[in-house]
Amino acid sequence: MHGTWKKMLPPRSYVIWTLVVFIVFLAGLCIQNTDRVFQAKQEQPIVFPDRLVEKSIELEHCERKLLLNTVKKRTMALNVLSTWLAPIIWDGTYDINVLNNQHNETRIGLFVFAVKKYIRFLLPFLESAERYFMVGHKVTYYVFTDKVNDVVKPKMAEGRILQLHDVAADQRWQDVSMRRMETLTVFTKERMPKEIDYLVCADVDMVFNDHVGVEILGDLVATIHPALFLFEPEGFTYERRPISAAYVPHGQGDFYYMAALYGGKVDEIYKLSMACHKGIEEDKKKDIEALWQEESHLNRYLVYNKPTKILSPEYIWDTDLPNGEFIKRKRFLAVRKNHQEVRN
Ligand code: 4YA
Ligand code: UDP
Ligand code: MN
Repeated sequence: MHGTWKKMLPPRSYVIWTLVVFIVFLAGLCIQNTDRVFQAKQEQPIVFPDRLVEKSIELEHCERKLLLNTVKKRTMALNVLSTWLAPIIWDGTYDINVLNNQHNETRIGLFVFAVKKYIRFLLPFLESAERYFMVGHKVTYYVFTDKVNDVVKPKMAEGRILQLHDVAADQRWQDVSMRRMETLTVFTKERMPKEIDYLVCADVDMVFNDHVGVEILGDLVATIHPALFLFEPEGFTYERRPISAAYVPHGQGDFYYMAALYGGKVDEIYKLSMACHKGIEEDKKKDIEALWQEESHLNRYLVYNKPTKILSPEYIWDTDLPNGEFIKRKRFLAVRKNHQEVRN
């Protein structure tokens, strides 16, 4: 019986080769998969709801229509202008050559915290920034970490500078996140005015995945939260307790912005960070903390100090999110992380 079985089995080399082919096939699948996840530009056109297209205007030199029917509706974020006429930056709404010429002397800072376990995100963040962030412009990275000596420097193009700064490692992740505002109040007052014109502030657990250039520069710039861009304002996750300095009353507020990417002129970020830092301190004295920490304070500030430019969710995306069919370019992507593990 045993002998018969053995004869029916294929030769050993055949089994090994089949296994090898299978493993290569699996590896191929995985590579294809990352390719799909990090695909830069979605090819199929964006289909807008009929109701929106019915009342809209075709703009010359702009691939997106001006929607006339979005005010105070949940589709406001799909437009190219806010109600106060701040541009909402989507693919096809700007001429990058004109803007690059305007900004040929502009100095840009990129501010980022990489504290405790988040140091692991820093190199991919910086390497992707070298590939996609303000390519061809003068860039200074302001990196704040508790592990200055562990930082691995990326290969950097000419005109780009890496500054490493020491920062305290707070125990709670919420405090690390909020300390960014305090740090900004110091640097935007003392050092940055001498070194840069515009500052961009970002989360480190992200990678640039497509062009992010001077089209994002403006006096005060914020990004629409990619999970809430089709929500009614009632559903925005503002801080709703009047006792908090981050309080936003119902009926107020235009967009819910995400603190993973915002920026502006250095003096504007000085004012913004002062207001948010003060709010955080006031809350601490009352022994409370806003629902989404500094993001709540940022949102409150932006209700009363409207951004002059708004970035669409093309500028912060997470591949796990719904409604991706509205997002042609996924320019700045959240890196998947085990929240519990990295925050401990
Ligand atoms: C962050 O988002 C991350 O913690 C999440 O891992 C994710 O990257 C998200 O950003 C985009 O209401 C597919 C995940 C769906 C999560 C949607 C909700 C959270 O929204 C909050 C405000 C804060 O902005 C959080 O930072 C954000 O979560
Ligand atoms: N951060 C850090 N170390 C920490 C916690 C937070 O450096 O232990 C910084 C880091 O830049 C991070 C940002 O604070 O990207 C915001 O925190 P997180 O990304 O965890 O918030 P989420 O985007 O998940 O809401
Ligand atoms: Mn993050």
